[in-house]
Amino acid sequence: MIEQKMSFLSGVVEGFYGRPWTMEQRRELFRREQKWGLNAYLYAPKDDLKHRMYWRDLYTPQEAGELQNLIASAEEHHVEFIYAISPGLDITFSNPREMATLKRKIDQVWEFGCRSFAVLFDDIESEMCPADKDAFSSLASAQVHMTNELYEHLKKPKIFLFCPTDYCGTFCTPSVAQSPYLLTVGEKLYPEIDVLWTGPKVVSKVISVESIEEVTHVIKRAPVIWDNIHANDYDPQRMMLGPFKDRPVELIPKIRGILTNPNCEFELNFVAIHTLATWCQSYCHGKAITGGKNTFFKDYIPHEALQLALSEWLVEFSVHDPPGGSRSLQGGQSKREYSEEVPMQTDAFYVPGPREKFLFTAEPLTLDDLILLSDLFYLPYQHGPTALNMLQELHWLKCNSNPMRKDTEWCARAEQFDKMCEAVVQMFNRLSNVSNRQILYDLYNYICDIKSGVTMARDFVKTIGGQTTLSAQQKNDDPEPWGFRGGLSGEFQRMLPNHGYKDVFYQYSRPTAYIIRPYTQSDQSAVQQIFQEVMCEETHGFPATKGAMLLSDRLACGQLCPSPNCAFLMEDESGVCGYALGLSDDKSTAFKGQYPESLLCDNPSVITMQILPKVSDLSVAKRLIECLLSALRTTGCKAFFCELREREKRMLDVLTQMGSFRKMTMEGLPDDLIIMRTAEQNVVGVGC
Ligand code: GDL
Repeated sequence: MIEQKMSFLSGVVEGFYGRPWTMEQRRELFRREQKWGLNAYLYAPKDDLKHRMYWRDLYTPQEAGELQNLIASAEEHHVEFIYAISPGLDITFSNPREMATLKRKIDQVWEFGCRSFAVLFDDIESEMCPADKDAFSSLASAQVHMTNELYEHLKKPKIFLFCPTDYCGTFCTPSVAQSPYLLTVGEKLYPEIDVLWTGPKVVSKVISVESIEEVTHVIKRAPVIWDNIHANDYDPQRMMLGPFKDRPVELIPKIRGILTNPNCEFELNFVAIHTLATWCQSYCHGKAITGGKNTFFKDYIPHEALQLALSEWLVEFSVHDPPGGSRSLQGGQSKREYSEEVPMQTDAFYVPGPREKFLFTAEPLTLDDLILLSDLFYLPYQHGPTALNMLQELHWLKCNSNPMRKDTEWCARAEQFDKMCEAVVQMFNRLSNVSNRQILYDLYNYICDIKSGVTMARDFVKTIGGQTTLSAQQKNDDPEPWGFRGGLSGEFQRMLPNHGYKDVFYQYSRPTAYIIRPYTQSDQSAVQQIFQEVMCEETHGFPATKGAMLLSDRLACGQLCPSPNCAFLMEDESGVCGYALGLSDDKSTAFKGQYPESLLCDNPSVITMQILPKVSDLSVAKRLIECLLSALRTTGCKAFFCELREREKRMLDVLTQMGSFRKMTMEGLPDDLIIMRTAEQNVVGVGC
């Protein structure tokens, strides 16, 4: 037991939903915490029945023995064991029997040797039952009353924590500063009781000094941060292997402590806890080094902290630790065997004969593999540099995949993308062969998932690059289940606009929502402006084509009116950014004189369209054109043509990608004019 009140609590809260850690894992945690200079562990596993759902139930003799050992082990490693109870799901605060039950339970844990406690009221209903409403003025009063009484009952333990129901900025109404709930906590909770706080959000992207000063003022004490930056219990496809970051070290003197609530899978927390420890060490006490000052900050550079953690983690991967193996058998005394190479063969003396297969040998895992792994599974609001680069490259390759323009740049970038995908596959292979199967099994689902995702992206790039034709399996109408991944949840996600677009990638290029709507007479000046802007951009002046104005120019400039119901506009949040106008076939043919007969056979309708250069997503332009074609078709038009100037590259791309337009070669046209048209039979293929 640590005698003096610890000035700064640092360590881990096991506070996530899902399978709690095993006793062996917790002991390993204490060993690591001690090694890295952390000093606290808050026992609060949400799905441990006797911590929350059946909080009233006492521990059985067997459970009692296990907890007692655990508490002793924490003490051995100089880690403060804080036992938390979460009675908020169903406690009636005003019933004295409930208070007695709570005391009895906590007394039992006291008997196990535990001296530090916490009462948590996170993730519960904020509505009180009628009996409590009669007895207390608010939920905060009821919780504070109960917590104060338990604190007194325990004779004011040195460490006693309270987790409010409003435990982050977004939960406070109307604001942190004016939250009646927090103001009551600040006023009435005994000042020696510490308050847990997750920052501005449940999973806070940034925790600023200002935000902590604000809450400190309201609750009248410096909070203990419960940090969910590495938690992954809310998404089964994510783990957080990035460094602790976006919490300035200047926070340290402003808070009472920091506990990270990390990934559910124990072995995935090496980086989370190691980098937190590095962060905590950035704030130092002592005169010697500063020459007079009592405290100073060392630089905390997340990237460097990550490298340090990964280098140490790499060593762990070669610990030979079979499932249920040495660590667990030694009751916490981990007997760690470092194997130089790869897992042992069962028959070490087997040597294949000359015509037999070579023995399988695995390549060792490298630090670069771990850096890549961490990049792919970085932080809740940020991908690592390589992951971000892969996304951006895929985006570019997709947007520039016009078959007519597979230029050297496209091919070089596609090749580079392929190499990045290959590195992921190789990383997967090397991970699958590591000696430490405990780490591998905790990683397994995630690395399988990313390998499949990356492989799909890789195949896609090869396909649009024309390098592969679809395999028989890919063409099959009845694919294997891995061809439609993600189950029902995957289907829901795919049905939502932009696949649930709040994905972190779009932090960097937020998608624009476009609206396509019918054109009205009053839109004429907007259309003309777009036309002029695009012409200036793409053709360096207007009009560029030799000879008479094109039909398209006349449509865009208002000299010709589009056919009724055959004109559409595209808008983004700042207004009109594209148009598509059509003249149905009977009107188009009125201009017969301008074009050779070969173009006008089947009486095609003329269409014209433009989008502003800022619109980078050409798929919206396609949709705009498809709307127009569909409208023209309802008037009986069966074929379409479009006049483009040679320099109008983007529109050329769009029409080419649509597949149904072909370039016409005709005598007698100005050099810089390109005519694209559909054949009558093609029209059916242009769907909307
Ligand atoms: C929460 C829960 C926590 C959970 C985390 C991430 C607190 C105080 N409570 O809100 O148990 O693991 O979100 O999902 O953070």
